[in-house]
Amino acid sequence: MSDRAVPKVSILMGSDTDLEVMAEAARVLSRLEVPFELHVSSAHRSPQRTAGLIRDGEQRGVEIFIAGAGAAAHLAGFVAAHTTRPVLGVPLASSELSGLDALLATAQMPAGIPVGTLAIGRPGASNAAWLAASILALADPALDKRLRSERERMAEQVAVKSDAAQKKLASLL
Ligand code: RP5
Repeated sequence: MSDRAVPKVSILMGSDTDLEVMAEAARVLSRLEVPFELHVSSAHRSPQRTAGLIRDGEQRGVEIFIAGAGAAAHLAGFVAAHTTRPVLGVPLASSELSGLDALLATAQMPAGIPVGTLAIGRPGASNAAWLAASILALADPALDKRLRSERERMAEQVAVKSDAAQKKLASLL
Protein backbone atom coordinates (compact mmCIF):
# COMPACT_ATOMS: atom_id res chain seq x y z
CA MET A 1 0.00 0.00 0.00
CA SER A 2 1.22 3.54 -0.68
CA ASP A 3 0.56 4.69 2.88
CA ARG A 4 -1.56 3.83 5.88
CA ALA A 5 -4.73 5.12 4.23
CA VAL A 6 -7.35 2.61 3.07
CA PRO A 7 -6.43 1.66 -0.51
CA LYS A 8 -8.87 2.93 -3.14
CA VAL A 9 -7.12 1.17 -6.02
CA SER A 10 -5.79 -2.36 -6.14
CA ILE A 11 -3.09 -3.04 -8.73
CA LEU A 12 -2.86 -6.72 -9.61
CA MET A 13 -0.28 -8.18 -11.97
CA GLY A 14 0.12 -11.68 -13.29
CA SER A 15 3.81 -12.08 -12.51
CA ASP A 16 6.63 -10.42 -10.63
CA THR A 17 8.20 -9.94 -14.08
CA ASP A 18 5.44 -7.39 -14.78
CA LEU A 19 6.56 -5.10 -11.96
CA GLU A 20 8.83 -2.78 -13.89
CA VAL A 21 5.99 -1.72 -16.21
CA MET A 22 3.17 -1.81 -13.65
CA ALA A 23 5.23 0.36 -11.28
CA GLU A 24 4.32 3.17 -13.66
CA ALA A 25 0.70 2.94 -12.45
CA ALA A 26 1.90 3.03 -8.85
CA ARG A 27 4.05 6.12 -9.57
CA VAL A 28 1.07 8.02 -11.02
CA LEU A 29 -1.21 7.09 -8.12
CA SER A 30 1.47 8.14 -5.63
CA ARG A 31 1.89 11.45 -7.41
CA LEU A 32 -1.88 12.03 -7.26
CA GLU A 33 -2.01 10.96 -3.59
CA VAL A 34 -4.42 8.11 -4.32
CA PRO A 35 -3.94 5.28 -1.79
CA PHE A 36 -3.30 1.95 -3.50
CA GLU A 37 -2.03 -1.56 -2.95
CA LEU A 38 -0.16 -3.84 -5.32
CA HIS A 39 -0.12 -7.64 -5.50
CA VAL A 40 1.23 -10.37 -7.78
CA SER A 41 -1.47 -12.91 -8.51
CA SER A 42 -2.20 -14.96 -11.59
CA ALA A 43 -5.55 -15.89 -13.13
CA HIS A 44 -3.99 -19.19 -14.20
CA ARG A 45 -1.34 -20.11 -11.62
CA SER A 46 -3.14 -18.88 -8.50
CA PRO A 47 -6.85 -18.43 -9.27
CA GLN A 48 -7.97 -18.92 -5.65
CA ARG A 49 -5.48 -16.36 -4.34
CA THR A 50 -6.66 -13.90 -7.02
CA ALA A 51 -10.33 -14.40 -6.13
CA GLY A 52 -9.44 -13.91 -2.46
CA LEU A 53 -7.56 -10.66 -3.15
CA ILE A 54 -10.57 -9.29 -5.04
CA ARG A 55 -13.03 -10.29 -2.31
CA ASP A 56 -10.78 -8.99 0.45
CA GLY A 57 -10.05 -5.78 -1.46
CA GLU A 58 -13.75 -5.08 -1.92
CA GLN A 59 -14.35 -5.62 1.80
CA ARG A 60 -11.54 -3.20 2.69
CA GLY A 61 -12.92 -0.48 0.39
CA VAL A 62 -11.04 -0.89 -2.87
CA GLU A 63 -13.09 0.97 -5.50
CA ILE A 64 -11.15 0.26 -8.69
CA PHE A 65 -9.01 -2.66 -9.82
CA ILE A 66 -6.11 -2.28 -12.26
CA ALA A 67 -4.96 -5.59 -13.75
CA GLY A 68 -1.79 -5.95 -15.81
CA ALA A 69 -0.84 -9.18 -17.55
CA GLY A 70 0.88 -10.39 -20.68
CA ALA A 71 0.56 -13.27 -23.16
CA ALA A 72 -2.71 -15.20 -22.56
CA ALA A 73 -3.77 -12.25 -20.42
CA HIS A 74 -6.91 -13.36 -18.62
CA LEU A 75 -6.24 -11.55 -15.34
CA ALA A 76 -8.33 -8.43 -16.02
CA GLY A 77 -11.22 -10.53 -17.30
CA PHE A 78 -10.94 -12.82 -14.28
CA VAL A 79 -11.11 -9.81 -11.97
CA ALA A 80 -14.10 -8.39 -13.87
CA ALA A 81 -15.87 -11.72 -13.47
CA HIS A 82 -15.48 -11.46 -9.69
CA THR A 83 -16.43 -7.83 -9.02
CA THR A 84 -18.85 -5.18 -10.23
CA ARG A 85 -16.32 -2.43 -9.47
CA PRO A 86 -14.53 -0.85 -12.46
CA VAL A 87 -11.69 -2.96 -13.85
CA LEU A 88 -8.96 -1.36 -15.94
CA GLY A 89 -6.82 -3.78 -17.94
CA VAL A 90 -3.23 -3.21 -19.03
CA PRO A 91 -1.96 -5.59 -21.73
CA LEU A 92 1.76 -6.26 -21.32
CA ALA A 93 4.33 -7.06 -23.99
CA SER A 94 5.87 -10.11 -22.35
CA SER A 95 5.66 -12.67 -25.16
CA GLU A 96 6.98 -13.06 -28.69
CA LEU A 97 3.77 -11.35 -29.91
CA SER A 98 4.80 -8.04 -28.26
CA GLY A 99 1.54 -7.50 -26.41
CA LEU A 100 -0.91 -7.98 -29.29
CA ASP A 101 -1.97 -11.30 -27.73
CA ALA A 102 -2.54 -9.61 -24.36
CA LEU A 103 -4.36 -6.66 -25.95
CA LEU A 104 -6.90 -8.94 -27.64
CA ALA A 105 -7.30 -11.17 -24.58
CA THR A 106 -7.89 -8.14 -22.36
CA ALA A 107 -10.17 -6.16 -24.67
CA GLN A 108 -12.41 -8.84 -26.17
CA MET A 109 -14.68 -9.34 -23.19
CA PRO A 110 -18.24 -10.65 -23.49
CA ALA A 111 -21.03 -8.06 -23.17
CA GLY A 112 -21.95 -7.38 -19.55
CA ILE A 113 -18.51 -8.08 -18.04
CA PRO A 114 -16.45 -5.06 -19.15
CA VAL A 115 -12.74 -4.41 -18.87
CA GLY A 116 -11.68 -0.86 -19.69
CA THR A 117 -8.62 -1.72 -21.73
CA LEU A 118 -5.68 0.65 -21.96
CA ALA A 119 -2.70 0.72 -24.32
CA ILE A 120 0.00 -1.95 -24.33
CA GLY A 121 2.81 -1.55 -21.80
CA ARG A 122 4.05 1.49 -19.92
CA PRO A 123 1.68 4.10 -21.46
CA GLY A 124 -1.22 1.81 -20.62
CA ALA A 125 -0.05 1.32 -17.04
CA SER A 126 0.28 5.08 -16.66
CA ASN A 127 -3.13 5.79 -18.17
CA ALA A 128 -4.83 3.09 -16.10
CA ALA A 129 -3.80 5.10 -13.05
CA TRP A 130 -4.82 8.45 -14.58
CA LEU A 131 -8.21 6.99 -15.52
CA ALA A 132 -8.67 5.44 -12.09
CA ALA A 133 -7.99 8.87 -10.60
CA SER A 134 -10.52 10.48 -12.96
CA ILE A 135 -13.19 8.01 -11.85
CA LEU A 136 -12.42 8.54 -8.17
CA ALA A 137 -12.37 12.31 -8.69
CA LEU A 138 -16.10 12.23 -9.50
CA ALA A 139 -16.66 11.95 -5.75
CA ASP A 140 -13.47 13.66 -4.54
CA PRO A 141 -13.19 17.40 -5.29
CA ALA A 142 -9.65 17.63 -3.86
CA LEU A 143 -8.45 14.88 -6.21
CA ASP A 144 -10.23 16.60 -9.10
CA LYS A 145 -8.28 19.76 -8.25
CA ARG A 146 -4.98 17.82 -8.27
CA LEU A 147 -5.88 16.30 -11.64
CA ARG A 148 -6.65 19.72 -13.10
CA SER A 149 -3.36 21.15 -11.88
CA GLU A 150 -1.49 18.18 -13.40
CA ARG A 151 -3.18 18.94 -16.73
CA GLU A 152 -2.07 22.57 -16.44
CA ARG A 153 1.48 21.42 -15.72
CA MET A 154 1.41 19.19 -18.83
CA ALA A 155 0.20 22.09 -20.98
CA GLU A 156 3.00 24.32 -19.63
CA GLN A 157 5.56 21.62 -20.47
CA VAL A 158 4.31 21.48 -24.07
CA ALA A 159 4.87 25.23 -24.41
CA VAL A 160 8.38 24.92 -22.94
CA LYS A 161 9.18 22.04 -25.32
CA SER A 162 7.88 24.06 -28.26
CA ASP A 163 10.28 26.90 -27.41
CA ALA A 164 13.16 24.42 -27.12
CA ALA A 165 12.22 22.78 -30.44
CA GLN A 166 12.21 26.15 -32.19
CA LYS A 167 15.68 26.95 -30.83
CA LYS A 168 16.97 23.51 -31.86
CA LEU A 169 15.47 23.88 -35.33
CA ALA A 170 17.74 26.84 -36.00
CA SER A 171 20.78 24.55 -35.57
CA LEU A 172 19.25 21.93 -37.86
CA LEU A 173 18.63 24.23 -40.83
C1 RP5 B 1 1.53 -13.55 -17.73
O1 RP5 B 1 2.56 -14.21 -18.35
C2 RP5 B 1 2.20 -12.57 -16.79
O2 RP5 B 1 1.37 -11.45 -16.57
C3 RP5 B 1 3.46 -12.20 -17.52
O3 RP5 B 1 3.30 -11.01 -18.28
C4 RP5 B 1 3.69 -13.38 -18.45
C5 RP5 B 1 4.94 -14.15 -18.14
O4 RP5 B 1 4.96 -14.51 -16.76
P1 RP5 B 1 6.25 -15.20 -16.13
O5 RP5 B 1 6.42 -16.53 -16.84
O6 RP5 B 1 7.42 -14.27 -16.39
O7 RP5 B 1 5.96 -15.35 -14.66
O8 RP5 B 1 0.69 -14.40 -17.04
